[in-house]
Amino acid sequence: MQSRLIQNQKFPAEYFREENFIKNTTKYEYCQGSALPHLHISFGIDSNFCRQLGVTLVSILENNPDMTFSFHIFMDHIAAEDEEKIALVARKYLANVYVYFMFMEPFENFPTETTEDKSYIYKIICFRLYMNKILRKVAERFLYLDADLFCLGSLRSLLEIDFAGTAIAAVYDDYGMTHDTYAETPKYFNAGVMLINCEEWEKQQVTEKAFSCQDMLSKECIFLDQTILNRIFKGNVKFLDSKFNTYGNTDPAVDCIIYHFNGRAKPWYLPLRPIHEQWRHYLKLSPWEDIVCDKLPPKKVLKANYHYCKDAARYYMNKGEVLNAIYLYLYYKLLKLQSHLNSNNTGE
Ligand SMILES: [Mn+2]
Repeated sequence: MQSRLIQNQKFPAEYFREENFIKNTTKYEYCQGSALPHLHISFGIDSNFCRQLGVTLVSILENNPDMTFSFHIFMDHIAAEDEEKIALVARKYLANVYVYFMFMEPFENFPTETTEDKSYIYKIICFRLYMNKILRKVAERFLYLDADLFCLGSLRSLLEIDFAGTAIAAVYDDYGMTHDTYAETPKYFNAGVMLINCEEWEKQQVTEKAFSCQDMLSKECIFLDQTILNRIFKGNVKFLDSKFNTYGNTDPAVDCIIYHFNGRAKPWYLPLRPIHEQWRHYLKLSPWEDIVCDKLPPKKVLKANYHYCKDAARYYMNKGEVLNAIYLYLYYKLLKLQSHLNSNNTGE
């Protein structure tokens, strides 16, 4: 029986035709005719996130020499130099890369955060709701990944995961379970890493259902399309070991395969822990190595998170980099003072 959402027929099958969503595609095909196991991996990123994407790609390729990959990158535009660097990665590691340039109009009514500059980025996240319409033509399964994560081990076992009739496999999300009241699900998953079963996703009309939900969520719902997906699946997903999506402020277990920086502390701002240094190791191996990221991040990033400067000062102190430590400690004091002055002003 079709759900009520589908019966609305707001989004008939023709709506999702490729030409309504994709402006054009560029292809870099360096992996042809290999006998090694092949995995399709997809991303939906903002053009400002190419460096992070590059680190994710390099970390996957460095840790999986016994596999081959096709990377499918959904964007709305890209700087020429970033596209060249992505092509360099494909050529160096003999991978396939497909860049799909998307129209933004079909995503206009998805929930969004209107503060700062985030609304645009969050609509791009919603590309993941559409990807299966394209990738089911070339794959039976694919791995969707956020680009704020990186790979530390073998992805080979993902080719063997038994979906047991479900449309996706993902990792349980404790924080979402307790905080995302809009999801109305008995068991909540994190949508940053999803292994997608193409045929079952299509059969369950997940894309159609997600598009039907796009304007029903409150603007205060901070989990956006992750809420929509959890609402649709109601816990009917294959749950994976947390080694495939380790996140939060914890150091990874030795067998961690994917580490996800889903909190506020990001390794491209300040290194706070050894895991952040590991991310930077892959940055140095990537064509984006010339971008120095040891400078202080823009003040606007740290304004609400000034205590990270103190953490970073401690981190540098432990490494014996005393000058960096002092610099960051003084910067912490300055931001703290500014923050207190600001809150006193708004209190009046
Ligand atoms: Mn993420």
